[in-house]
Amino acid sequence: MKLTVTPAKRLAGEIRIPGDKSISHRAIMLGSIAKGDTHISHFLMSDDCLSTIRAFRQMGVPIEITNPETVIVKGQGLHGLKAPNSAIDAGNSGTTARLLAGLLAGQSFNSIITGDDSLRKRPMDRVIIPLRQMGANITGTQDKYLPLSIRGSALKGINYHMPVASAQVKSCLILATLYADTPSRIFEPALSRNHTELMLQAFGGRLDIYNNEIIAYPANQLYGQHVHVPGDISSAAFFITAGLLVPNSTLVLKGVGLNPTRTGILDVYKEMGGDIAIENTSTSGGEPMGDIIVKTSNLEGTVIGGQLIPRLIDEIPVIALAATQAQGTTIIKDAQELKVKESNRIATVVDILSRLGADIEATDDGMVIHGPTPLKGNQVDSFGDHRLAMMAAIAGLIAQGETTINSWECVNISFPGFYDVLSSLQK
Ligand code: SPQ
Repeated sequence: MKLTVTPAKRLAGEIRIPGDKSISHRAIMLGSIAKGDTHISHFLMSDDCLSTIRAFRQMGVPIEITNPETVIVKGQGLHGLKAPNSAIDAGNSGTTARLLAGLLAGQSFNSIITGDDSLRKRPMDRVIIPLRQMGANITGTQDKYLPLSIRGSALKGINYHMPVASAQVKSCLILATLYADTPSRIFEPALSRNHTELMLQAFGGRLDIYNNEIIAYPANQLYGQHVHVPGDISSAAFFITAGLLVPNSTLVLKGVGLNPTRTGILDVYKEMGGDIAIENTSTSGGEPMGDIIVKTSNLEGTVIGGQLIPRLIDEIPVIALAATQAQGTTIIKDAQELKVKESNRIATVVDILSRLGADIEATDDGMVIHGPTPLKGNQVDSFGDHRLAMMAAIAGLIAQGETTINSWECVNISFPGFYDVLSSLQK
């Protein structure tokens, strides 16, 4: 399916941002292995989160969808999952595959995890290697890719220095350690999103956390909770960027998650001169949230790298778009991880923005963008990557003429209804 976008004169209005994808996955997972019911409100009903729901239903967990945003998980307890009678298909979702690998390694049954064409190309050795050190019996295609074949085994805790900052690897090891006989000590080179840590503690799990070091403990029992999922800042990112770039705009984005491990985009845009304010802040389950008010701004180029990268990794495509409109040069570095996402996001961002007329070049660990450059509509490919499809749609609002995006349907991975929301803001 193709989508054609035409320039917007002005954006205005107030929208509620759909639930956070990372938190929605984790609520299903922890709810499934807790004792008692977990009620999840403002759940993200997207293709990736549905992959996680299907996986746990396959393992005998009753999961009720009572309205499009409310889910009740009938927890089966730590040892209550049942052997799935066929391979678990994580679809396009790296989070589902990698977190499940940790959760399944210490079960008393065997399992297989697979995924779609894109996910079968993404590296799984980053979880295979430390899980084996814990005693897991796990094999992958070429020891690196899905499908993973897991024979449930007795696990022990490990000391592990993660080579890359990754919330999925960290979460995988924390979940595996729930089933181990000794604690694990996990070191991250930079702090990645900490939703697993916050939610596990709310469910009664034990963790000791010192900056970039975590001691994860085996568990006896977790307890079902009410989880309210904040709006996903990675989804809000497209509207924050649109509000900054489209002339004469003011947007109010309600109920957005503001966990500091995710708000790198706000820091960068403020540094670039963006007019962004936060109001109505609150906290739910340890997760801060609030409303974001964004107004059209003149931006300046900046340098993005180091410890900031994990705090905005999924927003880099749309930040690169903003940089094409900023005065001066923007350098994005230390972001090699972009190469192993749903697409190689260094190559694909550069491809799309170049086709639209941007002055952008790929580097080994990021990209360099010179601005401001007027964009011109063209045909672009989403490469089946939801974040690129939405970045291209926002580019279409400021490009001259028509921008057509091929394989548009991939937006359902994280933001079904994205285009309806965008259309509602065009004045
Ligand atoms: O789940 P998936 O496919 O890996 O999704 C992405 C995304 O853009 O939606 C990455 F491609 O987000 C990851 C994110 O990049 C979600 C995530 C999580 O929920 O733990 C963590 C990040 O990945 P990583 O590899 O740094 O752990």
